[in-house]
Amino acid sequence: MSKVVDIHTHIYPPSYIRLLRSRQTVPYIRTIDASDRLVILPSEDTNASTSIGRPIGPEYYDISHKLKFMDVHNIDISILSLANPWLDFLPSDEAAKTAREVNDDIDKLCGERNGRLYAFGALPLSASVEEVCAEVERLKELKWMRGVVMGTGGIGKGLDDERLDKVWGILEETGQTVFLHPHYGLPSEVWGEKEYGHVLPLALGFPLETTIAISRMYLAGVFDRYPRLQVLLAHSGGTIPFLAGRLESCIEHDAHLQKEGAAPRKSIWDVLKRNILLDAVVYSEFGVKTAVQVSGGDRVLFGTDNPFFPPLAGDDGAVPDEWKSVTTNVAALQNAFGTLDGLTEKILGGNAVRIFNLA
Ligand code: 5CU
Repeated sequence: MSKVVDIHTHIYPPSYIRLLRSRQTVPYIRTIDASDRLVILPSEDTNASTSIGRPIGPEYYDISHKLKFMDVHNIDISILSLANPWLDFLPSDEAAKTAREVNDDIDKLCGERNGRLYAFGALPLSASVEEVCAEVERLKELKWMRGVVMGTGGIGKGLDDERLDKVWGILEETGQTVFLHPHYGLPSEVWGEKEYGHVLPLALGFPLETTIAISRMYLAGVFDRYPRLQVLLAHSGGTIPFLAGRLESCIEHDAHLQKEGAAPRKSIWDVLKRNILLDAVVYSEFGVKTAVQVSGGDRVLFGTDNPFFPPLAGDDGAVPDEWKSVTTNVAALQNAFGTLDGLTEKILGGNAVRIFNLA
């Protein structure tokens, strides 16, 4: 039996928590009525009541909680990533130094749990491109780092921005995977005026943000120029597996793109099979089967999204140890594949051990 590896699991290390506590604007942590509230999404900053943001406890920053969570869910290894909004909001002149501090903090945490924890490093995307590249090169030398985590904004203009070419080049050259994760969602107007909590922005806004970001990267020819670049898409790629055919058809029927010779050379299906890795954080048998169909059973990887989506307290006030957000994804794999071709085992960990060279 291969190890179980969680490739989508977040942490706010101590240096980042201090930063959030020192801030007055989103993102920040504020103590209200003796309880800490984490405010990271712009839509959460709506009032000053106790309902602002979401409660934040040690499960967000104390590594012993992560390890307990791993034990409860039989997870052998986790590849940690700084949670959104990473370092995107920092003034340009503070970003590179903060990235080094946060990444060193996380690498140290990993080193103290020999072999159970690895990480994707955060990038100082508001700094100069040279500073971003320098951090990518530095991360390659940190023992427990296995790539980088990045939001969809890139260095301010999205992932089709040519100024990112140097960054893609160094990531490709150093063989580091980009874990692409959403944060910004869609404009709030699309959600209408009724109140459904975080459901629409998280269930639909996040995945659509990822879909648009990777589509723009593809349309800009990033994978033509960097054919070995590897991008791991959060939440099974949003809707790109489902909409890839439509993207392809729209490209083929766009007279302007065709006349200018500006269409990507590689097909989207080829990119999905060679450049894209998909996590299995999609909560359904249909979703995970689609992921395997488009990217291949060797390129889909188990994740939990911990510490987000914790179980709610039951009627008796007790909070279960086991997280439904995790067991749903494991059950989806088992129902979809059972023992077929060892797919469940590969997705639960075998693929991650191979791709990220985990001991
Ligand atoms: O619940 C949420 O807001 C989130 C988030 O911000 N980031 C994430 O990875 N998952 C859920």
